[in-house]
Amino acid sequence: MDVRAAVAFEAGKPLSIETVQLEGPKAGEVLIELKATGVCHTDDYTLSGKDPEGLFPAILGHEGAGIVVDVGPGVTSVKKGDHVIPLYTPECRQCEYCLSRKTNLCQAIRSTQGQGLMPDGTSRFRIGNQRIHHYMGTSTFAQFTVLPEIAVAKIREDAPFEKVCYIGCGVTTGIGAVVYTAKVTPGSKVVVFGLGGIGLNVVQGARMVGADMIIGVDINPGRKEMAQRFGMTHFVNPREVGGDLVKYLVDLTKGGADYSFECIGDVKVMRQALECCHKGWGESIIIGVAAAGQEISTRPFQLVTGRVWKGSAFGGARGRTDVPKIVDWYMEGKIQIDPLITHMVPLEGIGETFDLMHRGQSIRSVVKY
Ligand code: NAD
Ligand code: AHE
Ligand code: ZN
Repeated sequence: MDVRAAVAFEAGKPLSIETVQLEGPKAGEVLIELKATGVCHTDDYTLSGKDPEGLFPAILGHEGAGIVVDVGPGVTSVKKGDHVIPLYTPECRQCEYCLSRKTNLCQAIRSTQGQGLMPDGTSRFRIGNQRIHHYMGTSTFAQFTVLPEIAVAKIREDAPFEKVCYIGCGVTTGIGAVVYTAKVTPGSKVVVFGLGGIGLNVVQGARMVGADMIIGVDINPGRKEMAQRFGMTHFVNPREVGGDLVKYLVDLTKGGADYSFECIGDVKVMRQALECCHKGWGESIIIGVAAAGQEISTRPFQLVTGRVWKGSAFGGARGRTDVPKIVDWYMEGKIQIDPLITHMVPLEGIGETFDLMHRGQSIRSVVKY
């Protein structure tokens, strides 16, 4: 079938709106009509050319929501008409990783996903004879996409697509890092570095679980108001701190953070995030994605004296199990999404959403199909 899509032909070049040919679902796969997709910083990272797994041409996008319009042979867990969120971290419930109960990083289709292909090693997107790669197994910058059934979460039908698409990455990543990865306890002191589309969800996750002190750190003073609305108790602009930011944060927390979260992708900030943690028990969670070649460093003494460095992908959430629950939290008013969606555009406006992100003017932009 012919599908309208935003195609990334080359690193560093704007996306191009094209008519692309999409093959239907094979065994174990589903065809989804996307109704909306968010634009995440990670899409921009891959488009920039810094992602070692970045392939071109490709259809980017990994924060979607839509409806199942066709299923391939053998599909049992979803049917035509179901409302779903595509999962870049699938949940097969059968691989060693899923069965371990120690991680959400299902590996059932990870190798082909990283090569921009479906599990059978082919791509379903092309323009004429030119193959177009899938991206993160989801390719949500297209009106329709094909996914393995293990990579879709079935959600309730009264949830608005243009809001809950954000649960496909940013909301789950931020709230999940608090709830599933760090397991932040009530009364904790939390420091959040980067108050963008991910960091603000860490802030609301920390409030939800009853943290006492939620310190937000960002160089953009424009983030302060929204972060306060989401539960931040103290704002710190590193550019206004005279001297050492780590010492400033340790003093502010009277000894260090119980938990810190890096939501930027800057390896220098990752070090600050670890080192502002409390001696003996403070845990720092890396969420930000740093480019190929970047490395983190600290004195091993920081770890010897009890600080813990961890990472979190997709908030540690098991997609098919946890994403429908997070949609319920939104529908029940336990978490907020609407104020974070600052811009809504048609597919033709997707280029503008990247400009807004670069200028720090948007929190989340959503493309509504
Ligand atoms: P964003 O651009 O919306 O937010 C980044 C924020 O960091 C901005 O508010 C910016 O002003 C602030 N910032 C930049 N440099 C800073 C500095 N030196 N000190 C303090 N603040 C600074 O990005 P986002 O969509 O929130 O994504 C954040 C990061 O998380 C990206 O690296 C993205 O790729 C990554 N990410 C990871 C996962 C995961 O599963 N681990 C999921 C989604 C996104
Ligand atoms: N290809 C990138 C990987 C970037 C990365 O870490 N991605 C996160 C999700 S970011 C969503 O916005 C993730 O889930 N990682 C686990 C995985 O298996 O990719 C690179 O830098 O190499
Ligand atoms: Zn993302």
